[in-house]
Amino acid sequence: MINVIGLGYIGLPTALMMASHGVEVIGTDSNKELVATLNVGHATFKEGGLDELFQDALKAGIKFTTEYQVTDTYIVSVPTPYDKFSKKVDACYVVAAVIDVLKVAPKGATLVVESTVSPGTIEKSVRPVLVEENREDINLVHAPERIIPGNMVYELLHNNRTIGVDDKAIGAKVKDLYASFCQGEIVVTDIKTAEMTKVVENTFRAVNIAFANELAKICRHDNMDVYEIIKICNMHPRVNILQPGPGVGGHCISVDPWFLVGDYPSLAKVIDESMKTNDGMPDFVLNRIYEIMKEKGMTDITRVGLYGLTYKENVDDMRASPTLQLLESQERHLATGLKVYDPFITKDVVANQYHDLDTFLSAVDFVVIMVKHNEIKENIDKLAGKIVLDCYNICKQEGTYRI
Ligand code: SAJ
Repeated sequence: MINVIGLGYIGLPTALMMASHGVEVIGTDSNKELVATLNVGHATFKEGGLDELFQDALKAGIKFTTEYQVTDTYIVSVPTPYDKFSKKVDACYVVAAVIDVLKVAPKGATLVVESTVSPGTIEKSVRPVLVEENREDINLVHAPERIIPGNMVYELLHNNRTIGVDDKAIGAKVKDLYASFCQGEIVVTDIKTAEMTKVVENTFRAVNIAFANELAKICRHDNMDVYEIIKICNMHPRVNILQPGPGVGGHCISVDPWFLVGDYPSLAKVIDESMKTNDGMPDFVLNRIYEIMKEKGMTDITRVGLYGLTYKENVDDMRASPTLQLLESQERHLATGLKVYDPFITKDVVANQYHDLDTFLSAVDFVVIMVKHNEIKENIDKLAGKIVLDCYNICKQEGTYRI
C-alpha cells in the first residue's frame, strides 16, 4: 500500500493515477475540509480528465484521511515555498511531513519526496531528521514531479521521470512503482542530481521566458514587432524562443529558479536577472496601461478592465498570477479601481470583480488581456470598439496595443 502525503495539485493526481492502475493507495492531508471534499467524491480543483480519473480511483478503492498510515512506501508531495528574503527553499512542510511519517513508518520503509527542492536539501534538511530520530533504516528517495497544469493527466502517463536514490535496489523498486502507470522512460540517478534536474528544467523555461520578455521591451522601445521577430527566429533549426507575456505566475517557474539564486548568489547571475525581468513584467503592463490611457485622453481608471486572474490559460489556479501581482503593485501606488473578470474564478477574490463576460465588457472601455483563456479567443469579436492591450497577440482588431 502507498500512503500519499499532501493531496494538492501534484499529490492528488498522482494518488488517483496510481490507484486507477491497480496500486492500493491511501491519501493523507492535514486539511480536514479538503479530505472531507475528496471523501464525498469531488476533486478540489479543475483539470482536464481529473474527474474521470477520480471516478476510476474511487472504484479501485482509494481512500482519503488526515491520518498517516503504517505501510512500506510513502510519497510526500507537499508545497515547498521559498523564503522571500534569502530566496532559499523553505523545506519546512517537507520536514514536518517526514517527522509525522517517522512516527508510524515501519523499519526499512521507503520515503519518496516528490516536492521540488534545491540541490542538497534532502541531505541538509531531511536526512538529519532521520539521524536525530535514529531512523536511518528509512530509504530516502527523491522523485520530482514534472507534470504541467492544464495537461496533467496526459503528462503523468507519458512524461519521462527521474528517480534519485542512495541505493540502486531501492531505485529499481520505486521505478517499478511509477512504471505501474508511467509510460515514459524512468531514469534512476543519485538524489542530488535528481534535485538539481528538476530545478534546472524550470530555470531553463524561466530564463527563456525572460529572454522573450526582454525582447518585447527592446522591440517596444524601438517600435519593432516582437511576435513577428520571434516567429521568424524560431524557423531557424536551433532557435526556440518562448513567448513574452504579462509576467510569470504559478508555483514552479516563478519560484524554483530563486532556489539557485538563494544557494549560489555569486554564481547564478543570469538566473537572478531573468527572475527580476519576469517579476518586473506586471509593472511593465501597468505602465503600458498608463501610457495608453494618456494617449487616448482617458482619465477614469474604473473604465479599464483586466481580463483573467489565473496564472495561465484554461486553469483555475491563481497562485502568484501576473494579474494579482499587477493589482498589488497598483495598490502599492495607492491607486485602485481596475475592474477584473475571469471565467474560472467564481468566488469573489478581488475588488471590482465580475462574473460574466458581457457584463464585464459593458462596464469598461479599455480591456487588458492578461490571460489567453479559450473563452476570450472564442469571443474576441466582442472587443470591437474597445481599446485593447493584448499581452499575447491574440486580438487582430485594428489599433490593438501590445506589450
Ligand atoms: N509563460 C510565458 N511565456 C511562455 C510560456 C509560459 O510567459 O512562453 C508563463 C505562463 O503564462 C505562466 C508561467 O509562465 O504564468 C508558467 O507557466 P508554464 O505553463 O510555463 O509552466 P507551469 O508553471 O504551469 O509548469 C511548469 C512546467 N515546467 C516546465 O515546463 C519546465 C511543468 O512541467 C512542471 O511540472 C511545473 O512547472 C512544476 O510543477 O514544476
